[in-house]
Amino acid sequence: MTSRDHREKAIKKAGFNTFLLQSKDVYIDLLTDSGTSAMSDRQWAGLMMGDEAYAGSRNFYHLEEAVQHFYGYKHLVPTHQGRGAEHIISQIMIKEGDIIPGNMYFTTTKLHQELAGGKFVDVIVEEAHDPDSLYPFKGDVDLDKLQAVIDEYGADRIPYIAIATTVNMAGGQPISMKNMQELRALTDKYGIKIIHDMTRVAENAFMIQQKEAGYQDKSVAEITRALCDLTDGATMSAKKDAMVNIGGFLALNDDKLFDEARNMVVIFEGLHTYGGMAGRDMEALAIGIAESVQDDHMKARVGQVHYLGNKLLEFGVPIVKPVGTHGIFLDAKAFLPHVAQDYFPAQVLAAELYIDSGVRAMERGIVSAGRNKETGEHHYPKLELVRLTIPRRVYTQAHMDVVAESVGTVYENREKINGLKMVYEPKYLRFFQARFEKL
Ligand code: P71
Repeated sequence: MTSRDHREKAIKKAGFNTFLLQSKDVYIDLLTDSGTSAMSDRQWAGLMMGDEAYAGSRNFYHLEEAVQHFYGYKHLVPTHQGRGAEHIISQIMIKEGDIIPGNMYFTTTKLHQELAGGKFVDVIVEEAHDPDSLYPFKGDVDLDKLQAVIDEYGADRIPYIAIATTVNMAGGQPISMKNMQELRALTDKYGIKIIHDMTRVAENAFMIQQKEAGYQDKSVAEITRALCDLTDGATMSAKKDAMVNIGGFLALNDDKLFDEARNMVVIFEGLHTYGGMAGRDMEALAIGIAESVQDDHMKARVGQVHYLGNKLLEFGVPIVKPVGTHGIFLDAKAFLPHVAQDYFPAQVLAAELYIDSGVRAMERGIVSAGRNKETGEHHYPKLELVRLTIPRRVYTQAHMDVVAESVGTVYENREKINGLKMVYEPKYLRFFQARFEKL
């Protein structure tokens, strides 16, 4: 625990950016669920079985087996984390002038598409941009929007469509199996590939089990596999679903693409049988994949997120509805209607929450959205959010109570909160390192 005075100094020193705080100054860390989950006893035991051979580590083959069994992809290229896989897939599949439709942008994914010469086009359903819409599958693709993109640019300029299961920036919202099936049918008609951002696929599978007609008797493992089977390849940040502190991969069904990816990984990550991970990390990951698709685990994990969400709803705090799977997203526009988007309402709200209680959250609004590459103007996303992200198997329900009470306190005092000005802005992924001052 720290004092309010200590936290006021710490956040000022951090340029009102929670990414720049030291973790020792944080009481409950809800910055992210990425690499922050607790590994199980079995995963820790796996670390002891690390085979640190440079080439052909036995842990690689175990991981390959897990990817083939649980996700059904044929080929595995390990990477140090998700963006390593995004880099490789973007470089091998995207040419200058290509268009990559997707169900809402993700920061690193979109940047790698742009660096490869491509342009991201959002084709998610309109409901995803509305925090109050109760549409149950806000991760769905609007097939008419996608058809319009194909008609406008032609299928030749679309190397693949980027589909995330559990759409992070929309509030951790699932895509339905029905939509995935329809998407497969449409893309097959044009020979367009589906590349799956499977970072939180098991959480999406759980939501299908809970909400989509016909899946109540299917296991999370079965639904996860069925989702993957509708796609051609995947990028994975294993730091989420699979509960490791570091790791990721690219998975591909196409032999030729795999050959190219396997060649490229040796330039940027490491040999194709470790790609930036230690042998022990691959072992922990192989075990974590199996744990991630267990029904009871998912029920507890998502149940805890919903526990926090329900508390905040009781307090009348504006959040993205329906509650998703990996965190609660405060609607900063509704929370601070008197702070214009140009003055970074989500950024200042995350800072105020930290000052109140030492709870660390993450901005997911205008700062994260960055600037238009061509005009240099800010993107103004409809969603201006603060994410309270819940690591897996780390916190108790009592921690969630502390968080809810603090958000409630900040909400009661919301009229006293003013905006920020940005005083330092890095070129890429500015939200990580940007600095702000009070207006
Ligand atoms: C999260 C993260 C980590 C992060 C990344 C960028 C900005 C802020 C925080 C990472 C993801 C993700 C999805 C859907 C790809 C990555 C990149 N998420 N796709 O949510 O959520 O993976 O971090 O392992 O490189 O805090 P990587």
